[in-house]
Amino acid sequence: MLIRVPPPSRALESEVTPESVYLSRRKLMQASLALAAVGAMPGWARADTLGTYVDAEPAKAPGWFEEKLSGTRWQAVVAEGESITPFKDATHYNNFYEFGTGKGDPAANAGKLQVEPWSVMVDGEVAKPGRYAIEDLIKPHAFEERIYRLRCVEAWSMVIPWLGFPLADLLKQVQPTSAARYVRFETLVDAEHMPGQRSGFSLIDWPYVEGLRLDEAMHPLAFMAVGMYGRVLPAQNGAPLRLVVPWKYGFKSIKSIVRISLVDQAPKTTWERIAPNEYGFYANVNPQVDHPRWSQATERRLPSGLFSPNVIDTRMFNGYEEVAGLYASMDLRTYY
Ligand SMILES: Nc1nc2c(c(=O)[nH]1)N[C@H]1C(S)=C(S)[C@@H](COP(=O)(O)O)O[C@H]1N2
Ligand SMILES: [Mo]
Repeated sequence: MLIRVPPPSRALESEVTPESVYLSRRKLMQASLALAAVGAMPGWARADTLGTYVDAEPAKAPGWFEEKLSGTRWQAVVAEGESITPFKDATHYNNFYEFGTGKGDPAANAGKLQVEPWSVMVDGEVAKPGRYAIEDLIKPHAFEERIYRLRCVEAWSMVIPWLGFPLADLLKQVQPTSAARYVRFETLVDAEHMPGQRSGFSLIDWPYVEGLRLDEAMHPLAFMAVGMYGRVLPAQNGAPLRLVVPWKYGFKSIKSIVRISLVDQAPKTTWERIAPNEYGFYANVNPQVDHPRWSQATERRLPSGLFSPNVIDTRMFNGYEEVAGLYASMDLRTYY
């Protein structure tokens, strides 16, 4: 078996834009330098690249987040050859229909989301059902940083450094029974703080629902994120807890989760309900299967503008070919 060792000349900084450096790293760096633990820090957070991209102050993080941060395994998964999307784009170009359908609506409106206290109902086919306070759900798991491509079904994409832990670890914690076949996820319903849920024009039957087959959910790439860019998850990105499934279109990566159910039937997901001929349950990124109204062969990698559209080829499973075995016997045109 070949083990790929990066040549010493290939600094990790070269893989990312300076814009990917964010405020919170400064604090982390100081702490780790004091402990002479520089080796534990991501290469791209080194002092010479700090401070070139300064955004708003990070949101105040809850105690359960701060406690875990110093133990993070940085860059546990990287995206080879990719530039990290600037923090500003990742937090101001969002889809989170609970806060409105415009790309800027989540950043403008999600500040009202109440994330403390937060609990998640775990029910269905599990040995340990119950309403878990988020701190109890997070406690057994060490944080990892994973730099994943995120490919929206609307044919744009980003590269985001998430913080969190594998979904499989959370599932093992609550112990699915042998009858469990699928995992169903639900987002918060809170019309008072989520203006999109008050809109009479909304097509969506709240709550937003997503689902995975249990073996997909157990795949090591399926991730529960509680942070991004080295800091706590901004509300518009799905605080305090969201799913990230990097080989599927972005709409599978459900935000602000309040319920996780282990079930024996495939759950009806939000976008399947709205337009079943356009959005399937599987929603694997696939350049060969077009959306009925547009091609999925290419994508706009953000930031993208009129004069530098930054269009790149879309990759099968968004480049995460290691999941192919999950679909070995399936026709991905039928199960889109
Ligand atoms: N609850 C909820 N989750 C959601 C959505 C939503 O509207 N509501 N939009 C999805 C879509 S279409 C995408 S592309 C991603 C966007 O995640 P980001 O804003 O963090 O980039 O969130 C997904 N999760
Ligand atoms: Mo999306």
